Amino acid sequence: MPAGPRASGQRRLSDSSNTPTAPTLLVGVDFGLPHFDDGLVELGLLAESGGLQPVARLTCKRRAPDPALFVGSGKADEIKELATLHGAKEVLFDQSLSPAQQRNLERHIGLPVNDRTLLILEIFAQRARSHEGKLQVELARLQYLSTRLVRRWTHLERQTGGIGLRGGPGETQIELDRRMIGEAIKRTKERLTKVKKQRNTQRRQRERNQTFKISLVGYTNAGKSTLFNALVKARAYAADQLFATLDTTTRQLYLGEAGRSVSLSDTVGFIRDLPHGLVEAFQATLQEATEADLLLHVVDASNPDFPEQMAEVQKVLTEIGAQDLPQLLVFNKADALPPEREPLAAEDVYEVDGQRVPRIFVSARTGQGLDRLRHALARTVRERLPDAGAPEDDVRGLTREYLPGEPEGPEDFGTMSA
Ligand SMILES: Nc1nc2c(ncn2[C@@H]2O[C@H](COP(=O)(O)OP(=O)(O)OP(=O)(O)O)[C@@H](O)[C@H]2O)c(=O)[nH]1
Ligand SMILES: [Mg+2]
Repeated sequence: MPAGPRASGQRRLSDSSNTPTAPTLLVGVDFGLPHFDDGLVELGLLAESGGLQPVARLTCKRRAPDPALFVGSGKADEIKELATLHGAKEVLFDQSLSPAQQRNLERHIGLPVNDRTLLILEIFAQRARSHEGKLQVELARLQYLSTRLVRRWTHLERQTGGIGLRGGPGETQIELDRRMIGEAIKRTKERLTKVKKQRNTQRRQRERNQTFKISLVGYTNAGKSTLFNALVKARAYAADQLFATLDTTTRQLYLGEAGRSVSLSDTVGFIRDLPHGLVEAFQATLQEATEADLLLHVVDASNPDFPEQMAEVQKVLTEIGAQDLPQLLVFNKADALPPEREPLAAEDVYEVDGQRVPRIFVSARTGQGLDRLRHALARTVRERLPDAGAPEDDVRGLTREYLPGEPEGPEDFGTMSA
């Protein structure tokens, strides 16, 4: 990570990586928005993935955030008491705090206070391995930091009397910080551009070879890497933690039935409220998904929240412009389904955003359903590649047609059949 200025929250979480199990109090505020996670389950998983140890949880309801403290001062007292009672050394909010709210809360509670956005950035920073991944995380963190400094600066400007009264010591420092961050952002972007060029060359090579490209996408922890490993017999890192994968890995997958190989990419997982800077910074990694001929949307079918998770994935896909790519839904972890939720059929169609998408139940862990999945992939490839036979299945998501007069090649498939 770059040397230089840091926002107040940035410092504490980074330090906590030295004490891998910092006892943490989790706080969630219910503003009546849909899908409020009242058990703070996901925040707990995120905390553990980021090296924190949740020791207590507290949720409360509010109509709107308090501008100064986010919660009411009575609730802030309660947070302080609960933290003391459980020996928490940090407080982690499920919602985004403004820099002022964060500072005020820290003062009120007497402990470091952080939010989900910063935690996700921190996990990405801890996990990034490749040169490109590290640069992307650095860019996202710098951008996060710069917005916080800007806001803090405006606030200080008001304190010193507004426009016309510039030049206080605080301001000079902050302006300096801003310039340093601005320069660091520029440098990081330049370095990323270079890396992207190399990636583009590799991609063009694949395009020349007319490789059919399949990308695994899905909510974090859905089992994408486990499935990737099972299909291509690789050893990509799979673990029961959020954001185990940050870098895209691509391997050849031979589909005997189609008599050819396709390329299969394992990608970073998505999550609710993915910090915007991260989506932007990871554009290059996510590009792999936007340029696929087929998306394997992996779903953790054993998670009761799977519909919300699917909706979040669709949201990110829209953000990166991949919402119209053909999909095949892979309902994974079929081995972990309770008997009452066992599927009636191993293969059917499921509606996503008003579209009928083919769905297959598998277990990447036991191997159940994988032959069926390979068969479906081979069928898709046969249908879609220029030298393949006519499409036999008109379910949207697996079948695309040529537009008359369009150049040849998998990149040039036009509209999808209804
Ligand atoms: N029971 C069961 N567990 C599975 C299955 N597939 C994966 N898992 C477990 O789910 C957890 C997450 O698996 P990963 O393959 O790392 O998930 P991922 O989607 O790649 O996650 P990120 O890289 O973090 O986005 C691991 O503990 C796996 O062992 C399955 O079919 N059944
Ligand atoms: Mg993974």
